[in-house]
Amino acid sequence: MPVGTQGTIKGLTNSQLEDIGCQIILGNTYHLALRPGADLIDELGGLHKFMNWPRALLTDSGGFQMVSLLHLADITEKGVTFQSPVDGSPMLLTPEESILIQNKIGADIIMALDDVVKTTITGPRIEEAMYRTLRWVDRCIAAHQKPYEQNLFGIVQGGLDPVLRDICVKGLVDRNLPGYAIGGLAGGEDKDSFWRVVAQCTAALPEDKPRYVMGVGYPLDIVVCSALGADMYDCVYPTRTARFGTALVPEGLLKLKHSVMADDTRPIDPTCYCMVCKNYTRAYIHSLVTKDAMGSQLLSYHNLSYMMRLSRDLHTSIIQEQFPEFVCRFLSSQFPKGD
Ligand code: PRF
Ligand code: ZN
Repeated sequence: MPVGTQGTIKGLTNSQLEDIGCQIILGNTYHLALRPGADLIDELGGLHKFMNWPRALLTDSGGFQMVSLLHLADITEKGVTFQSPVDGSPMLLTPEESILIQNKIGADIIMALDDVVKTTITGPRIEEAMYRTLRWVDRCIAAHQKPYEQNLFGIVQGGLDPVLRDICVKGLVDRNLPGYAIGGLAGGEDKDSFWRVVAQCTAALPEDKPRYVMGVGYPLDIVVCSALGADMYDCVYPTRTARFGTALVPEGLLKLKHSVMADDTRPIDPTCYCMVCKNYTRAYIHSLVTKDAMGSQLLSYHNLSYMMRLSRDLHTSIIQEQFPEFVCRFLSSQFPKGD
């Protein structure tokens, strides 16, 4: 899922998102609730209608964004307290309030409010956050007004501790939710620990429901987590890295700012059939990047096309029972020297 902020994916129109095969996008509860506001979106018929997006939408519960964006956020049993970025006044996001806002926004998938702590910290705070996440999911379930229209997903927390992760997975599965997310990862822990937690959670979560790894990721992480049984991802990376002048290509990354691009008449990726690779040279994009918004728009379009193609090829390979071959091909193009 590409990640939007104010009801838009930066740099792309909705019809471009449809053209590249995008089926679902992530809208940001925190940003939307501040502006234009959940009540207005509700009055105007919900986010699908407001932003004219005919396909699926998912909203995150907002707490994670507050904790990661505003270092002033503070978590108590009631909810997440933070200072309003508008006027600095104290505000409280409770599990009930998060669900009320998400019911008004009207996305197809909504997320429970969770207590997120960095995986790199240790000690009793990890355990407290995991148990609080379970208590909050019950408050979210009780507050949810549209269970037949919107699918409420629970989020597994528990840091890097296998015992805590296990308790959280079991607790959520007992609640029989329509889907489950694996949270608290991709926050600076080493890859081994990250992949171990994903493997443990996917092994214990039901196979017939979506398993979503939040805030992931890089092409390699998506391929590895899919091999471990995960189904859904969201990340700002393809669009954010585009704004810094970097393209995703089968070999890894291509830096369009680099001076060698100035007279390179090849497309970004000769194997890509996206609108950008069909029409523009590296030299042209090099001349735009950081100078004109069109540079990041063209790069975002290519990068999301790349991610959509990767997801599609991955999915097709699973259906056709060719996933191991897909993984080998992917890895040998990303790491040609075998390291
Ligand atoms: N919880 C929520 N949103 C998230 C995460 C999480 O753990 C992550 C993982 N770092 C990304 N987005 N609610
Ligand atoms: Zn392309």
